[in-house]
Amino acid sequence: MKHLLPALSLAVAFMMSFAARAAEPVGMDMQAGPPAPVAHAADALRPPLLLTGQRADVQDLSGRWTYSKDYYRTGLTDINGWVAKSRMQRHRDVDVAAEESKPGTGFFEFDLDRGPAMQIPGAWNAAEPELRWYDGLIWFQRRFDVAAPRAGERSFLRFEAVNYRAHVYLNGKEVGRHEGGFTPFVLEVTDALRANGNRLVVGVDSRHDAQSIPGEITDWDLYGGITRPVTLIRTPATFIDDATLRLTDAGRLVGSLQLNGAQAANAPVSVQIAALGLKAQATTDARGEARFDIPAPATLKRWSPESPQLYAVRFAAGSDAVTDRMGFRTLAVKGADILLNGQPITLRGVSLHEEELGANPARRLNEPAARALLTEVKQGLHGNYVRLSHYPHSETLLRAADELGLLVWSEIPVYWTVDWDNPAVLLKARRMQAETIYRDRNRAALALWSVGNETPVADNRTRFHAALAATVRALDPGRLVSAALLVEREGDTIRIADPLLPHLDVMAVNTYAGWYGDDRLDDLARLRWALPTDKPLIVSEFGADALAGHHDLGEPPRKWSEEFQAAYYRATLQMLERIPNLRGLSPWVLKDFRSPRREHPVFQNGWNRKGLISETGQRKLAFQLLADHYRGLPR
Ligand code: GCB
Repeated sequence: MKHLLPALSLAVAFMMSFAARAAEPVGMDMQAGPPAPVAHAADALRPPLLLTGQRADVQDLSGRWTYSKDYYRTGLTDINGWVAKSRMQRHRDVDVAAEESKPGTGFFEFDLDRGPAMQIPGAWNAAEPELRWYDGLIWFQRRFDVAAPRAGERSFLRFEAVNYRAHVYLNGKEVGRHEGGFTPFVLEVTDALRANGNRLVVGVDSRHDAQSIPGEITDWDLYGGITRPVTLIRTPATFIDDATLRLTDAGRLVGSLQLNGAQAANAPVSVQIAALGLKAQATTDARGEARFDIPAPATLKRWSPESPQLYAVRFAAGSDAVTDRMGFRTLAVKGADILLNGQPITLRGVSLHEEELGANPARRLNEPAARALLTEVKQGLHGNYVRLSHYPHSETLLRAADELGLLVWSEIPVYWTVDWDNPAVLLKARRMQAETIYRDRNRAALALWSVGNETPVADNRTRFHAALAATVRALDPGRLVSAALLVEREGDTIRIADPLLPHLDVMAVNTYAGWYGDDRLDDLARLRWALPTDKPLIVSEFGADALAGHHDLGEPPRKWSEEFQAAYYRATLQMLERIPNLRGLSPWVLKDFRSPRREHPVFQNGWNRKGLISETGQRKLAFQLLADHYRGLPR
């Protein structure tokens, strides 16, 4: 990563507080060999980004990639911790068949050129039955040619997501590593690339452990593999690494543009929105960053779910230009209200996992797949909101939410329990948070950053989340911070008293009374909610399992039936209506999803059945009930 200019994006106080605790990036080095020197901790959170949007020179590396399973991880390390044997090193730039035809004693125990192939992007779990529950290491290879580079040009590989660890080699050379299964990373390969027959090898390790995020146990399928697109991007020697623009309450368009390269300092740059007749110039500072602060034109139409207006925004600098489709709106909390463009809004939503419709999902959320899910929310449920749980979803889905008009809650997978006391784990979480903020902060749809889900209250956990909330505020002051909290139960009282509340703009809780626990549905009417009322509350989860097509006409209906699920929704919605500061709902969950925790042989078979639709899209009774509820709410 040559010429990578650091950007000063975090508040100074925040940098100071972390510089002492976590001066070195741990476990997430983006380069081979020793980690690059880190000027200060804030810079360590800022990877090269390569702002997405329309760019001139992007080569899609999707398609058939060959692979080699590595159950005993011999491609990384030999027995006894010895260096891996060269005959096992899948990353080598070697034509195995050609070598085998030569005389001599050498031999190989892999050959990626002749290996089986699978469609990338896509999780391996869906590719062959043997890999359905495989958790470990697989090596992938893609061969490709490139057009001859122009003088001074630079080349980058951009991975949108590799779950969970990636070891990346180009033509035998290690070009980088990454940890974290849901965020993009960019590696410079200018010097490693050749014109013909490039050999890109990625070791993908899906194993989670006590220090990973999430940890080892989740209520969803972890889906190993290269789950989102991989592209090769060519840029001029100095290029636009990042650019952003947002509307402030004062009616101004405020933003910045970050150049990366030898000519990044003191360079003229511009932003243009042709449809509004707007063009502004600025000059970068010594660090390559330029700032914009322009009055918003009177003709600007604000983005909202009802009118998801997007504009082509063109950022230009020297010979580089990127056009992003962006919407502009304001967002705030006032008392117990969430204000969108100054008006109170109620979030009518549902939670979503990143899993496409179909009997054998591969976490392949391409545009049609993303639209199919979001259309169920927007049109089917009359929704204006989705909770993307429990990790950052694909950029494609975020862009579809922008287009369709659905506000978004985005979360990093600090789920149940992670290693709260380990500064390296906190740094990982902050990096994940930063990577997703940098990726998505130009999406008008994105409203709330959640710093975790259902983590058990304890001092070390609260400190961890508070640090994440501070990261969010420093990097993206224009959005709201929340977390899906656990509730406390005392007799008939459900209490929200989490010490994290002061760090959040919006309270959110998951509640399952009537499904988990001993309450009968009739009992829900008796439950009282004790909670602070000076902030908006979102009920981020409630739900009950039902197998689509399984009916019980008894009174009351038994669990697992569509009738029970519908009755549960009716009782829960009635209970929640009594909460004065309730401003949003995202019941659990839109679609049945794969979960290794769910093994009832009649009703589950590896699926969490709390979907309002089945895995293949069949609507259950509760779907219409929620749709009617949302349609009846005041707009
Ligand atoms: C929860 C979790 C979610 C689970 C859900 C369930 O509270 O946040 O990840 O899938 O409950 O179905 O139990």
